[in-house]
Amino acid sequence: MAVLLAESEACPEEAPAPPALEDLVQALHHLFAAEKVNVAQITNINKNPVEDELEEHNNSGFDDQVEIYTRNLVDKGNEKFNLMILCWGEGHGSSIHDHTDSHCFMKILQGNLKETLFEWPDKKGVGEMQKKSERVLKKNQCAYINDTIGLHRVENPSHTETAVSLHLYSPPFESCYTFDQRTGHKQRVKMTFYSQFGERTPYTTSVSQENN
Ligand code: 2CO
Ligand code: FE2
Repeated sequence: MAVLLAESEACPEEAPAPPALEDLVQALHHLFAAEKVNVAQITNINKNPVEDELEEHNNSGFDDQVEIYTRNLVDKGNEKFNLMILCWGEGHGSSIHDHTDSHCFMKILQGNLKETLFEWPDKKGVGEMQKKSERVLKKNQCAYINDTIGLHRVENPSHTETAVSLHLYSPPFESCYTFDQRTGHKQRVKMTFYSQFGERTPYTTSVSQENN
């Protein structure tokens, strides 16, 4: 049992501060334990991974052998949400995609990401897709999207800098539609993780299929 010292007494070892990412996960579990959660409550949680953790992800989530951004699962949120870190190499981008009726929150942790919003194609799905807006999200900026807002493409516009983003999806989903910008044709694709809880996903299932 630890001996409790008076405030003035020197403490030989400072208790290490808990990692920030763990704080964030705890705060999210707390929020999602309630019956209802609103979008602002989630975007307002102001806890980021600390530099050391980011460094870790920079080392483990970037892979010169992989030509697409990597999806790295951090927490499964009691099946209520998925929290993940996406690592975007220079010039990496997603295809135009939906979010399978889920809420999508994205926060930039490092670098910049360009988000282009598109209208859903009409039922026939023929012809160039309609662009709604575009913006460049900078470090610490948050974005939110769901299928009623539209579809988006996310890309790292830099050819010299990588980017890292934190994503929360609720409820979690494992596949989405990707869209051809010229024709509006859609295709269902399975989404996979490059790593889960810090462990590289075995190769056979790790290739994020067509969302790029
Ligand atoms: N939705 C994409 C994915 O999970 C990333 S774009 O930001 O929502 O791979
Ligand atoms: Fe997305």
